[in-house]
Amino acid sequence: MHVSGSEHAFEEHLMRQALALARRGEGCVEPNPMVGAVIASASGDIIGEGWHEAFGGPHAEVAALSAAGTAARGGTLAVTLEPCCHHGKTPPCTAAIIEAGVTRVIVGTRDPFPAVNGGGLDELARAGVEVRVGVCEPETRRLIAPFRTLVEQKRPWVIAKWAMSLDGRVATSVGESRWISSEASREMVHRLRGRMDGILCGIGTALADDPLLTPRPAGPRQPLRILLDSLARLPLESRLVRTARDVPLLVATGPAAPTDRLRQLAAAGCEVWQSASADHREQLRELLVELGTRRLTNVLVEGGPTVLGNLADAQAIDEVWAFVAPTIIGGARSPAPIAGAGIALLASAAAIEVEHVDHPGGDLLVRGVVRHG
Ligand code: AOF
Ligand code: ZN
Repeated sequence: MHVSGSEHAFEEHLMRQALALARRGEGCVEPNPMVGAVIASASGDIIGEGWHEAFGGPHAEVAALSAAGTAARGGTLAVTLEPCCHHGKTPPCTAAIIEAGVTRVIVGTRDPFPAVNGGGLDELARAGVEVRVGVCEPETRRLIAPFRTLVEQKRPWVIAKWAMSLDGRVATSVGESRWISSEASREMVHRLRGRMDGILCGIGTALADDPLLTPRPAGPRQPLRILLDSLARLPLESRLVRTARDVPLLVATGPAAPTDRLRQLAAAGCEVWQSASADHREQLRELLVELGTRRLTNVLVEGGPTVLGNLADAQAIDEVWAFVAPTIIGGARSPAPIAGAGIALLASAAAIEVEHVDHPGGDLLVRGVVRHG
């Protein structure tokens, strides 16, 4: 069938609606991807909407099909992700689509999940359904970027967050760092925390700030708190340890951590994880693999500069939330957000694709994804 330019524009319009629906599942569907779907009748009216609302729940297409009922016959389905063709927690969406008599399916992007990965598209085509793939591809790919990282790289999507002064300092020369950013910025961080699977920080930050690393108020998820602490120095009186029986805390240590400290932390309710490697970067890599095995999809890293530096050197930062407060701290010894080895040549600098710029409480917030060269 010949499809005119205006039909393509209509299909993109449908896909943008499906994208907006999909985002409603953020924080509720992980480790599944967010997915949204819209059904239009042959005359172009929207007759069904749906999204994947929660892990284990119905898939987006099935929700949209049940909203449309028999009117779906002869209609067009727009779905942000390739429909699944496997029996997971629910039956395959392809079967439901074919059964409903939908004649055209437009798809945002392929499902990288090995049990699907093109199989859903083939099955629809074999059943005589017209299929168009790659509609709003940049947006639909971005939507599932954390899911794709988990499936393909077997580690979580890593979001690095920091708050710095206009001159790029995260603490004063004597180490004071609370609070550089505005209250509105800190509220945004708490909302972000509430949809994470993990919140990670280094022992330096834990010793300096005694953080809780919990979302306040609580969000849709209860993130695992993760502390990078090679030598198991975390004090038993710290707020992290004192709350460990109520909110899970994983203390990631190395081979040089004293055994009695490991025992004390475990006795206080912490989960102790020990890397076999003495190298900090290798420990971090192993930890990310461990978190991927546990199917953590999104992990927020809140510093400090050593942890962020090691992650940056390992090219393991996927997304950045940089809060810039309109203040000047100065001082040759005042730290910057990212330490580590850094890069020697600007040509090898990671580029940030800026997605949002906001001004919470007078700060500047730059959010974007990291494009490694
Ligand atoms: C779709 N539509 O709305 C979603 C899909 O365990 P299950 O049954 O929930 O299946 C999860 C897998 O199905 C997930 O890994 C991904 O490949 C796909 N997600 N597929 O057709 C949806 N959420
Ligand atoms: Zn499905």
